[in-house]
Amino acid sequence: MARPKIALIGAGQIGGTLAHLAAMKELGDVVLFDISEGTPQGKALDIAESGPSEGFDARMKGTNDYADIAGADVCIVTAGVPRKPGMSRDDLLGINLKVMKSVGEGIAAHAPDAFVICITNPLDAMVWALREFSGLPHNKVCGMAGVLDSARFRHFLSLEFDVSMKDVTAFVLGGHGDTMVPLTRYSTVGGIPLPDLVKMGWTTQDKLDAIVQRTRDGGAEIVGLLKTGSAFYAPATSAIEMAEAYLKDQKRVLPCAAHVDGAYGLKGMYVGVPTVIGAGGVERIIDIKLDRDDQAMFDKSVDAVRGLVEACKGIESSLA
Ligand code: A3D
Repeated sequence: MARPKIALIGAGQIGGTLAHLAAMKELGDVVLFDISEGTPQGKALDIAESGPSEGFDARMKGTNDYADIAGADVCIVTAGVPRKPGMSRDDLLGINLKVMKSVGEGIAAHAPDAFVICITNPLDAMVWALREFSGLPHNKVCGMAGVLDSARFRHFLSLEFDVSMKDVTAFVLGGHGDTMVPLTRYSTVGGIPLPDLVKMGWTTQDKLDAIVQRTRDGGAEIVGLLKTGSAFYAPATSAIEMAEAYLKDQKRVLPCAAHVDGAYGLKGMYVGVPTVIGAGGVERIIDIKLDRDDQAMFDKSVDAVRGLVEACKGIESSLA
C-alpha cells in the first residue's frame, strides 16, 4: 500500500516543524509548499538528511507549485502571516483572508479529497474562509485550536498538581484564545474533576482561575517572549495529533474548530467544540449541555467568531 501523502501549505516555523514531526512519526510522504522560493526546498532537504540518523522512511519534497500537492490525503495550512508583539489575531484578518483564497483554490484544484486542517489565524474565521474558497465538504475542513488550548491548560495543571501531564485531561470550547471556554467540571486529574480537587484542597479557586487566564493568554505569552513570531512547537504537535487521528482512523475525541449545524443551538458556523476525528474527518460533534455560566461564556465566544466572519464577508467581495 502506498504511503499517505501529507501536504503542508506554508513552510514557515510551524510548517517546518510539522514536516519534521510527520517524518519522525512516519505518517507519510511530505510535500512542503510555500510561495517563498527556496524555503520549502531547503527545509525539505534538511529534514530528509536527518532521516538516516533517525531511521525514518518518508520522502520530503519542497515546492512552489501547487501541482505537487496532487492527491494529498491531508493538507495542513499555516500559510499567512503570524502575530508580531502588540498585534491581535484579528489584525491578521485582511492579510490572511487573501492567502486563504489562493490556498483554498489550490487545494480544490489538486487535493479535493484531502482532510484539511487550518492553523492560520484568526483561526475560527480563517477555517470558515478556507472551506468557502475550497468548496470541500464541511466534515473534511477543520481548524486546530482546541487541542493546543487544552494542551496548554493540561501543562499548567500538571505543574500546579505536580502530576504527569498524561493523567490530566482538559475540556475547552469556543473560539481560540481570549474567548476560549474551559469547562473545569469536565477537566480532570486521574478522572477527578477540577472542582472536586479544589474541595479536596489540592488547589484554590483563585489559583485555578489564574491558570484558566494564563491558558487564554497562552499564545500572547509566547509571542511576548519570542518577540519575532508566535508559538510553533506545540501548535505543530497539536495539528499532527489531529492528522494522525484521521490517517489511522483513531476516532479520537479532540476539540477542534468544526462546522456546527444544529448542535449547541448553532446554525452552520465554525467554532471550537469537542469532536470525534476518524477516517470520515470530523465524524461527530459532541453536544453537551452547558450550565448558565458556561453558556454565557460560550455565547460571548460565538459572538466574537461571528463578528470576525462578518468582517471577512465584507472583505471577501473585494477579493473576487
Ligand atoms: P511563519 O513562520 O511566518 O510561516 C508562514 C509561512 O506562510 C511563510 O513561510 C510564508 O512565506 C508563507 N506564506 C505566506 N503567504 C503564502 C501563500 N499565499 N501561500 C503559501 N504560503 C504563504 O508563521 P508560523 O508558521 O509561525 O505561523 C503560521 C500561522 O499559524 C500564522 O497565521 C499564525 O498566527 C498561526 N498560528 C496559529 C495558532 C493556533 O493555535 C491557531 C498557533 C500559532 C500560530
